[in-house]
Amino acid sequence: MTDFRLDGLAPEVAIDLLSDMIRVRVFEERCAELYADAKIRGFLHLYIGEEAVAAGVMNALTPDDNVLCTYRDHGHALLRGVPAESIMAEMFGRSSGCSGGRGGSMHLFDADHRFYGGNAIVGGHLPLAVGLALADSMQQRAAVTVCFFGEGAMAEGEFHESLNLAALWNLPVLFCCENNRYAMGTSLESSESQVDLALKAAAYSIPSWAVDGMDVLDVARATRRATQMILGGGGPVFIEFQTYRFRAHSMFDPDLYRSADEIDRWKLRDPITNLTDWLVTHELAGRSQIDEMWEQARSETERAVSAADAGPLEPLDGLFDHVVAALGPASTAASSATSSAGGVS
Ligand SMILES: Cc1ncc(C[n+]2csc(CCOP(=O)(O)OP(=O)(O)O)c2C)c(N)n1
Repeated sequence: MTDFRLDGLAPEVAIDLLSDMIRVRVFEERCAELYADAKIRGFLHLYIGEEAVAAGVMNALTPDDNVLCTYRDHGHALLRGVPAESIMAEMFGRSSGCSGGRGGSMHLFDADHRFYGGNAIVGGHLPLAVGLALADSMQQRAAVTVCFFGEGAMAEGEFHESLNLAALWNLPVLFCCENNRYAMGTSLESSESQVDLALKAAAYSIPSWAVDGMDVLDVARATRRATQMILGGGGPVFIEFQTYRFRAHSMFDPDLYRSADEIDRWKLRDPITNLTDWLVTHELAGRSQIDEMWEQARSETERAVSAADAGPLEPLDGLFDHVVAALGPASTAASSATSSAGGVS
């Protein structure tokens, strides 16, 4: 049982956080079913078990902030305000999806919500986060760029380059490491000589600390503290959120590298069940109020499924859109060369 404390947070915030986590859980449980029904195809990485991280962090942000994350992105998009309909339509490959049906599960994107993906290359979005923060800094725009990534990304060169430049240029970035202990089938201990992740980030003179990622209240408090530091001009902050995914890495993963016992032990720390019990025990919420949250989340998800199902497929003549550059007058020579070679225009 997690030892929750309000400690500066209003009870309503705790209730909102529970509702946020439930929305993500319900949406993703449904995604797993839709994958089995071949409605969602391609890759699908579920965030089930890790919901407290996205919920707690997003709760502390404003619409002005920028958010980037990995391919395990459905919950982040949903809690950032991207409509469930456009997320589901994207996963169904419909042109009504938030990336026009072109990206699928791993590439959700919605600039209107300052949600810059959904990035499939491990560590590849850290430099993008630094670039967004650099732009904000140069334009004197008060905003934080929040970049979620797995601990697997900390073995990539981009991690080190990004933290170095963010610190050197005093950029407003919050680096959120979602440490679920495994990068696909590779455990942290078997791949890294230094498993104290905050220590690694501290090597770049970045304030860094670890937080219990199964305790959504701790996550929200830590994020508030970090964004205050960043907006106060303190430069980047790194937080390691210690969490666990209850499902396999993706729908293709037979999950043979960890024991059933280990998974069961972590499930006892389920961020939703634990916060539910705590709120009820402390009479901050009633069971029927919480049942209603589940009901609303189911309705939201089913509305999204119906809308996605009814969404248009991309027209065949758009097959090469965004793939081959449109040819303008300046490229006439190249155009005639391409056409005479039988290329696509
Ligand atoms: C540069 C790169 N190398 C390898 C892969 C293949 N790959 C996809 S997910 C993954 C594991 C990443 O683990 P982690 O960063 O801890 O995030 P998690 O999946 O646990 O959320 C790998 C190696 C990739 N997408 N990009």
